[in-house]
Parts: sequence; structure tokens; C-alpha cells
Amino acid sequence: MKIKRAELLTSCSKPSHFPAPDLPEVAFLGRSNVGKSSLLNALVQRKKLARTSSTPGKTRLIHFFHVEAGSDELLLVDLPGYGWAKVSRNEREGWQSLIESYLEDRPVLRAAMLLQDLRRDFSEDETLLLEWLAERGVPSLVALTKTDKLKPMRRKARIAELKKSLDAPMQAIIPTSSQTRDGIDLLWRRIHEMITDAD
Ligand SMILES: Nc1nc2c(ncn2[C@@H]2O[C@H](COP(=O)(O)OP(=O)(O)OP(=O)(O)O)[C@@H](O)[C@H]2O)c(=O)[nH]1
Ligand SMILES: [Mg+2]
Repeated sequence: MKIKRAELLTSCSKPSHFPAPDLPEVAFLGRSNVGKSSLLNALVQRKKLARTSSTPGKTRLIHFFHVEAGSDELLLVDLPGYGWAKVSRNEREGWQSLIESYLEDRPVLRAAMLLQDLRRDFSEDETLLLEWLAERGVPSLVALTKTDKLKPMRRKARIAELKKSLDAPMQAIIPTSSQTRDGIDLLWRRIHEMITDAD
């Protein structure tokens, strides 16, 4: 995929700061540390566009990235991670309502990309989230992250296990690695389908 543009448009802590809804958007969701920012960087071929960190809960704002990829122009949206972020309860609830107000009221949102570490099992957080998105008419894709962390045999077995275990509405499960770029081209093809389908 030829990336002609990838830049941070804006970072928001409240809905009134969200950019005008002019371009199709794809949002990245998932537990803290699952690899959202890394996957976004891998997609746009920029090592440090979205900030990554080994400290969970680093992404505390919604970041909107303006991207031109091939013939597509869109925003990729990096959402704060949920789960075991080392933050106060109050702060956690603040992020939750920020994420929900984005997902619930964003007419240009074409797809949600839910990330899941290949080495972990899906939890209720993921299945409830997929159901919640489906109820609101937001199509979702699941990206399994960090495939490079497992040896090929184990990787294959885990992919099969996770595919079998997921009982929630979504369009596809795509194994990925930001490090080896496994699955990145496939992810772009899916994103292209999602943002052009509804036109
Ligand atoms: N080996 C490997 N490590 C990865 C991969 N993707 C992410 N990581 C590592 O996992 C850690 C978390 O990655 P981030 O991209 O910051 O995760 P995030 O989901 O954006 O985290 P929050 O913003 O805190 O929600 C970092 O140390 C990354 O280097 C991958 O595909 N392979
Ligand atoms: Mg992040």
C-alpha cells in the first residue's frame, strides 16, 4: 500500500473537540498494551506517528490521524485502551464515557478494529464490546496482535483456537504483527472494503 500522507490531525479529550466529520473513519479499540498504536504505525509505515509505550494506559486521548493510502483518504482513530490501565477509577470512567460518546455518535465511523493479543483468550470485555458495536450498526473487524511472539506451530494453533472461541458478531479475524508486518496488507484490503462499501 502506498502511503501518501500520514499525519496527526488532532488529539481530543472531549467530544466538542472532535474534528468535523468529513472523511470516513476507522477506530482502533482494545485492552491497554494490546498494540493499537503500534498497529496504526505499521499500517501507515511510520515508526513513531502514534505513540507507543510499554507502560499500559499511555494513550489517554483520542488521536485522529489523517491518512492517504492508495486511492483512499480517511482518518484512523487511536482510542484509549481499556482494562488494567494503572489509573484512578475516576480517570478510567472519564475515558470510558469519552470512548462511548465517540462510538455512539460518529456518523463517519465505518468500522471498529478490535485488537486482541494472540496469546490471551477473549474476555467478556471483547464479546460485550462487539455486541455493543453491532447493536449500534458499527461493523467490526478483529485483529489478533503480536503473532511474532509465538513459534509458527503454536501461532497456527492459537489462531484456530481464538477463531473457534469467539461467539460475537464481526466481519473477520485477521492475525497481525506490527513487528514483522504479518497481516498488514490484508488489513488494508479490509479497511478499503469497509470505507468504500457504504458509498
Ligand atoms: N513483539 C511485538 N510487540 C508488540 C507488537 N505490537 C505492540 N507491541 C509492544 O507492545 C507494547 C504496547 O504497544 P502499544 O502499541 O503502545 O499498545 P496500545 O494498545 O497502544 O497501548 P495503550 O495506548 O496503552 O492502550 C509496546 O511495548 C510495543 O512495542 C507486535 O506486533 N509484536
Ligand atoms: Mg496506544
